Amino acid sequence: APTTDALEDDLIARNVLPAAAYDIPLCLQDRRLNPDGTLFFDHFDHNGTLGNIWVVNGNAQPFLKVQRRKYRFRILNGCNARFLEVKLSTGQPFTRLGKDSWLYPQAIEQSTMLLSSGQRADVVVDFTDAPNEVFLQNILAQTDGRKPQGSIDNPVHLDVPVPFLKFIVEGERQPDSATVTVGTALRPHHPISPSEAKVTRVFEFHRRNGAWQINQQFYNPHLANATPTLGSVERWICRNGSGGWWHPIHMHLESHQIISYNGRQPALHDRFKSDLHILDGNSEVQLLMRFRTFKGPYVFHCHNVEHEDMRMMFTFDPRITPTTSPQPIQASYP
Ligand SMILES: [Cu+2]
Repeated sequence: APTTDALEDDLIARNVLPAAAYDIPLCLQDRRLNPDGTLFFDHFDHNGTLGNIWVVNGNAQPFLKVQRRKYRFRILNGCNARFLEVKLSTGQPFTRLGKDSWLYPQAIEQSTMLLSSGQRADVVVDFTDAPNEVFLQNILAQTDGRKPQGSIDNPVHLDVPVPFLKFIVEGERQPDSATVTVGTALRPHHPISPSEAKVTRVFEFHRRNGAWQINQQFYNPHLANATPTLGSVERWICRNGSGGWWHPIHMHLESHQIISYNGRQPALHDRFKSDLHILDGNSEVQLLMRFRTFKGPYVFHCHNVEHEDMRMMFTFDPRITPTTSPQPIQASYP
């Protein structure tokens, strides 16, 4: 069962959010098979492997029988390298509850959702007035591991969407459906003030010798590239130095709060807590991160799995006392 706390338990107990029976994780993946049925993987494709078989929770051509009520879906892009833009075949928008591991302050509406490898969308879909068949689709065109076709502001959509999952909608309207709608209050958000950040670090993500680097360095498991002080806030500036590849950047340990994307306010769905943000071509994301809890070491990395494997990863290692960076990683765990 998903992890909850008192606040979320209360939302479920008051039937604001759907109960556990109507709360379903959906891991979306593209996979490719060898002629003998084993999983295909190209060890020499460092852009990232794409698949041509669409699976949800490991099943190809899946269906899910649902009642005429609201369901909560925890959608994960589990692909190695493929970006997904998910959409319902009816055009009905999603009521989005949160991003990655965190609820939003209030539910928002999104007609489609762009998700990189590793990103999660916590959504509610209302099947109360749905037709008997609804598909969860991917509409984004992508032909190699580098990036989707088009740009983030002007994506290329598939002529024929990929039907990832078929919902078979059955029965009469259920009277006890959850009450959440767009605007429903969820978890209060406490923004970190940019003035709290005393340290700024810049990380540039780029390609070198057919592999992947951050600040001209490959991943080194012995090196703490950044050593924030426990309890402090830092401003991290993440830049994609190229237009040819997109990098979804995943930070372990803590949430971060995106304060700007290419100098602008981020889109509503990116304004709260994240642990994974998309660096599309030549983009810059500024974020704030408060190191509240544990000493390190932890990592951050590109979540395109082949980029990560080919060393686009850094270690951050929160310390109790202020420490210059880089440092050897600390020897003992807390
Ligand atoms: Cu990458």
